[in-house]
Amino acid sequence: MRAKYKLASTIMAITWARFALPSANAFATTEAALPIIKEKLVAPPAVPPQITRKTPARVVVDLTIEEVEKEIAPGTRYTFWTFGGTVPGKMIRVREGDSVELHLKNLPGNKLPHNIDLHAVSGPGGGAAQTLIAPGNEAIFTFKALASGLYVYHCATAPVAMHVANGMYGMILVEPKEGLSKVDREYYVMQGDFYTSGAYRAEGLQTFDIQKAIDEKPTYVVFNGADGALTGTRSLTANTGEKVRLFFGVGGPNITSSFHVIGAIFDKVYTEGGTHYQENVQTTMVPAGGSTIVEFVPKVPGNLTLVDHSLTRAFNKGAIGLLAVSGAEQPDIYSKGVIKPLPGSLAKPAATAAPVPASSDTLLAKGKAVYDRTCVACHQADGKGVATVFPPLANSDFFQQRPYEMAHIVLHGRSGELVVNGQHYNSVMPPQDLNDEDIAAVINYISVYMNNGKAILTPVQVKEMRQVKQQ
Ligand code: HEC
Ligand SMILES: [Cu+2]
Repeated sequence: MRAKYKLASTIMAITWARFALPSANAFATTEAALPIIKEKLVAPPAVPPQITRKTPARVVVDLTIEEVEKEIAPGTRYTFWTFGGTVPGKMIRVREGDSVELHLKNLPGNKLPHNIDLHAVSGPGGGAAQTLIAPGNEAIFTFKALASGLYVYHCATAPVAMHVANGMYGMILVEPKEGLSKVDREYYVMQGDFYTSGAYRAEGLQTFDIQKAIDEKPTYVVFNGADGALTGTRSLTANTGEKVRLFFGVGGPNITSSFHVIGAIFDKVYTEGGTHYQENVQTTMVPAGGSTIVEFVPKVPGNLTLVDHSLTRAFNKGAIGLLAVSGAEQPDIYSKGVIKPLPGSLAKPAATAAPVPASSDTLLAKGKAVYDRTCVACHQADGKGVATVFPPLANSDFFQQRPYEMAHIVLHGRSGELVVNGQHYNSVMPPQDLNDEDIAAVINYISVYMNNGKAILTPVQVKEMRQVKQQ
């Protein structure tokens, strides 16, 4: 069946013919004469290359609707409905004035009818009526990209909010005739809210919870369709001094984003994905079904963190991503800082810890995941803690003396006088609401990767310790 579609739309015929000639009925002739270009779609966060063409074309876009089950969080699965197999759907990139010939296919193995409404279309429904198809069909819809900008597209099949909530959105960039300025890196990121039957990070296959959706109480608010889609080995990357452009959109269906990159100032923000830009912006508001283009230059090495600055979404629902920046330190722009005890206080400077290597073992990877979402807020990403405030877990003599008993602290909390590596602490650690497996995993992770120790705890042992409350 694929071969047949190809006949109609293949080969970038080079018919640069008559539209250059002056003509009274220029519109009709140019339409016929437009060169045909087949759009090469790529998976997010990648984007198709910048357009260098100076003349219009007929751009053929093959977009396939795929219903796929994959991870929404480590160990948590969800059935996504997608444009092109990814959330967000593959980004389409055309030039202002192009004719876009969209071939939408609903795979025979899918269960539901779907369609597409592109916000770049001028006309009722944005193409929704022309493209509504049952599984096993192809719809062809052509429209003219009249206005430049970054536009959301989404499925508009009833119930629309459910189709969008399951991941059916993406973006189409219509470059202005003169093109976009040259940059070193471009990335494609979309935020979406997801409503699952189970709690955040509950394991196994989750189903869509319509009541949570109606109440606008998402279980997940994530970038690019999954908790962790843009962290760890999947982090975005750049070098210091490079110009970075992010095409950022919100699929929704409901939640507006306060989009912010921790540690960067946007040089330019093309507000709402439109023509004009604002300069020197910290946080930009992006509505559901809307977009923004931001540009900035990372100045110093380290991780810049993409967040929805409505912060419980970032820290408790997944709306977090990383841009890992490499390059030389610039102490005049960003110093190392100095911490010293106040005169008369007992505190001594914190001990330093070795950097934490990435884990490949799955159990320890789980421990790292628990650490990164729970302990990191106080004990810091590298486990060094904060001098006089939060004790270190990395190279902690207190931990190393009785690693097994540290599970009690996680289970029941701890307060009062405490000495770690000769430094005094007197504070409160609240009990952590974690299951037995998570506690065993995080203690083993801290033992192995932060204290050169061994994995020492099983979930069954934690279960037993739950019964015994001890200081
Ligand atoms: C809200 C802040 C906070 C969070 C979150 C937190 N801790 Fe703590 N933790 C503390 C404080 C404060 C102390 C010191 C308590 C005292 O003074 O008695 C502490 C002490 C400890 C200690 C004993 C001292 C040491 O440094 O060896 C361990 C072990 C520990 N925490 C592990 C964890 C683990 C594991 C997690 C994540 C599952 C975690 N903590 C999450 C604040 C926190
Ligand atoms: Cu749909």
